[in-house]
Amino acid sequence: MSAISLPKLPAIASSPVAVEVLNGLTERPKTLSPWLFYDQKGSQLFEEITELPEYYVTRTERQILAEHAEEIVTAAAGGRDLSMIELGAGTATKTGLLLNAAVGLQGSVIYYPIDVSESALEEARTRLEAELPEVIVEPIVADYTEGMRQNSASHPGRKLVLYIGSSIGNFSPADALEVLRGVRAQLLPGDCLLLGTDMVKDVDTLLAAYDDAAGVTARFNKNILVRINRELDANFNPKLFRHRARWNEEHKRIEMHLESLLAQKIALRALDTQVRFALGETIHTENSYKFTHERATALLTRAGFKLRQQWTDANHWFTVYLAAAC
Ligand code: AVJ
Repeated sequence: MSAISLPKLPAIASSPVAVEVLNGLTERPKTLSPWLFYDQKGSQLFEEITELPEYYVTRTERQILAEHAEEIVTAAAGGRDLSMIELGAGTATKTGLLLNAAVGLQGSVIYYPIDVSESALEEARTRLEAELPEVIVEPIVADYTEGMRQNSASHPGRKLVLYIGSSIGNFSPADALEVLRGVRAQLLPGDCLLLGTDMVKDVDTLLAAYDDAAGVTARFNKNILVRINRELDANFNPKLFRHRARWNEEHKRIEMHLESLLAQKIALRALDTQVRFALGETIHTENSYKFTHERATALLTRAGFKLRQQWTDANHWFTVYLAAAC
């Protein structure tokens, strides 16, 4: 039989971005996964978010770490040599506080930042090596689960895994449990996890943090459309979508959506497909779960950790938990 020539999609159609976009935009309601935010522009916009007056998250956690770094590192080391692994390290701007404390305690420290962004890891390495020459930086370009496996080479001392910034908040409770169980599986009893969680608080404070006056979060949200235009040859007009942040009381989470301001049809040329939007139809782009102390500790326990200590700020807006692998 002679070969039938089928019209072929470009190889890009099977890339992770293409698969995510095709699946997400054909679902109802339409969704896109938050990892799509973090192209170069999106990572830059996120750094801007962390400096906004309304976005209390980063500065609150940084203050907790600044105040308690020595105590955290001393407790995690338990008298042995400590190395640190950071999940989703990004540019690692808060980690210096902990690394500095480890250097004070033991003279030098090995630091394995894990991130999917090679450029962010390079920036982290360059900055840390200049600021803290006693830190040996060993970047791992991978997603967390894979990165943890690459690091599991036997090490004589204790490990401290940093999962800070409330990044865990992007996961549903079931997925968060899976992620932490995956981390636990790569640790030995006595190794530690430092988990940062953003707490439930008054709704006005939460909403302002995800819908700032300067519109940076709106640009961050819409950048996902700009990315799809570039990577999948699509024709979204970001001006024809509105940024929405809402509080979901039932699930205790902030949701971000992009709402279509009119009925429109979008071409995704690299996928040889079109997507229709009704007036007011939304794409759900992010969940940011907020925690209670009960939920955070239950999550740690069920994942195979024992809570050792916790630190919070005066308002109880953010909590940093130190837990040991059982
Ligand atoms: C990086 C997931 C912790 O949920 O606060 C900030 C991302 N989205 N503003 C968060 C985010 C909109 C952020 N995390």
